[in-house]
Amino acid sequence: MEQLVFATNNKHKLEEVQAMVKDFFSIQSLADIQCDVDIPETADTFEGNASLKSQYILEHYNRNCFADDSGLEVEALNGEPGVYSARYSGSRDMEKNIDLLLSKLATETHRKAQFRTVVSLRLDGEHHFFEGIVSGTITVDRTGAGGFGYDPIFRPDGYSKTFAEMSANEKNQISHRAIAIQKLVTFLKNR
Ligand code: ITT
Repeated sequence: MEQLVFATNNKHKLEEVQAMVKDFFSIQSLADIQCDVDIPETADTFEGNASLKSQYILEHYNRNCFADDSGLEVEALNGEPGVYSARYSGSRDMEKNIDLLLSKLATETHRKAQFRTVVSLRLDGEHHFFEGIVSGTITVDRTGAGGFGYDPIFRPDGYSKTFAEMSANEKNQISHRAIAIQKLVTFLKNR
């Protein structure tokens, strides 16, 4: 089975992706390769940051690898928090990040948003990107205890539950990350 390093420090992402790809290839985490660096994400696009993370692993460990840069894009906020999703309020505290987002939308009735993931794959000297998008609505209050990040306030189109009310399996069938990772799997299978 093909082995790829997944360059993430986010254990939720790691668990989600591990569940998605377990039949197709095996993942090594940053911990597995003894990398405890918080790789700098200084770009202002998902593509740029995903690329920086995979590039770091290629340069320092010379391994085939991929990285995921992702976030929530809210239409009424011109795409915010976007690449700043992890630190929207200035810290990684998700209570504060969600509070800030909900307060900015307090009087807003147009609540359309999307989650977007860009995966950057470095494989045998080649570089490929895979994108996944899921559209939905920002709820007025938090609901559900599953998932991570902004899941308690994101209801995907066509569903009556937020991502945080879904089982891991259910979210992993339809999420932005699932769509991008499915493209990655298809690419690896057809190579
Ligand atoms: P790595 O860079 O180490 O992978 P990170 O958490 O910093 O981990 P990002 O820079 O890609 O990851 O930031 C993405 C943020 O967007 C993440 O911290 C969440 O707040 C949010 N996010 C991404 N995917 C999400 C999902 O599936 N559900 C809820 N929130 C998500």
